[in-house]
Amino acid sequence: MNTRKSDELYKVAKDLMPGGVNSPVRAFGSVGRNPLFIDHGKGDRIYDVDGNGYIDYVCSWGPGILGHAHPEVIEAVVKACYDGLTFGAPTGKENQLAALIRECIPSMEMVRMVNSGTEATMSAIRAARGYTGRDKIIKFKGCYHGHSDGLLVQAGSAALTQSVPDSGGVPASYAQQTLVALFNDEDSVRELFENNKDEIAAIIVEPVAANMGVVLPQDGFLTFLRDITSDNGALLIFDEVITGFRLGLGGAQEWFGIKPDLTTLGKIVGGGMPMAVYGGRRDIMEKVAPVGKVYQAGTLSGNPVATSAGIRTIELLQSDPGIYTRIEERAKRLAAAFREYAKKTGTPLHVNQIGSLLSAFFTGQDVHDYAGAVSSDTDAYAKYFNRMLESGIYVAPSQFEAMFVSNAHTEEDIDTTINVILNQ
Ligand code: KE4
Repeated sequence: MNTRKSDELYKVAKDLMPGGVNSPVRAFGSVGRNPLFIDHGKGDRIYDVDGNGYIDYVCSWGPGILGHAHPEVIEAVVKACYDGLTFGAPTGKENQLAALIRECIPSMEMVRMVNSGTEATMSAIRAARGYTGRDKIIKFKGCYHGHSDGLLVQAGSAALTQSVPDSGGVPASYAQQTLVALFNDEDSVRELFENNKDEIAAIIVEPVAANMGVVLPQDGFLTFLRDITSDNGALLIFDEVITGFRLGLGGAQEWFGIKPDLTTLGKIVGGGMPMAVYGGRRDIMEKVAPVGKVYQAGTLSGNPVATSAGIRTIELLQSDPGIYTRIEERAKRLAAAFREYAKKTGTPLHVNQIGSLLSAFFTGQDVHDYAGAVSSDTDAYAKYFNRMLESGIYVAPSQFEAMFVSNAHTEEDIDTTINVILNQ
């Protein structure tokens, strides 16, 4: 596969930006090759600067549920651009998007728009602390909620004591307010509440974990989180940056029938533009400035271009709810192909799939928690990644990410992908 132009661009990029990228996962660090520089995308395909085309299952890590360069989304964005990119003043588009979000996700009675999932989760946590007057937060090992300081932590030596930073540049003091539990392990959550009585402001959780690969909540786990937070005067924050508008118009909370106190959205809600949202119970959101004392702001928050992309994307999803059934069916076909490949070749492989999200873990273990996910053979994954890429299939350059199916993935391209999976 000719990657000469990508390699040249990468060489220059490494001199200009850390690792030559603007987000670490793009550097292909765990798959042993230089990253590809993308020239353009259309539908379910992306094309690199050397002219190689790929069926794309990264979909920009989730936003691309309608495929690349959807004509109606592009039209909405271009029209908005001609009316002015940003004013730093309210526009009717923010009302329209906020109303659409509430229509699809009724628990989001009141919302605030921001520019990234990181901003959304950071702000939701601040709102939870402002509302409860408490400082501590529980997150789950292997769940990722963006790169705000307090969330870049790992469990301390004794998991029930203080967490420690999981990144350079994060003061130990920032980490101490974040407690780390284990996904699908109710006892690990109970113990933190028992050991930090009345100090916990909220739990933040990906209702379907997708940042350790896709790991589903076991039956009753989300109900347990709902109950233990309510029983202890803490809030439940669903980080639906990936699952929002992905699992359905109502996201994971509709899929599992759980009503969180706060929700964060990103990716699809902006239709591929820099847009994210946090929101939830009105009595909590009214603590946010300028109404309340929880300060949060943003120059480009809710800007007319990003809101136009989000509005059109959600309208298109609402106009054809059959999209969700179709992309789930396609994801199921891919999952079945991975399982058939594993059976045919004796490759240790565990597949998790829900809706249009799936992950193939190169492990013989069941993957229902962090330990299961990290038991995967990342070298085997890297070899798989390169086999797929050389065959024109672009999957996540990391074992611990999700595979995304979009409405643009045609049955023919799913068949092509299945053929590559079975004969890799
Ligand atoms: P951003 O700040 O990257 O917009 O969103 C952070 C975030 C928050 N919550 C969840 C559940 C997320 O998955 C993310 C970001 N997702 C990663 C991919 N798994 C973004 C890709 C990247 O970091 O380049």
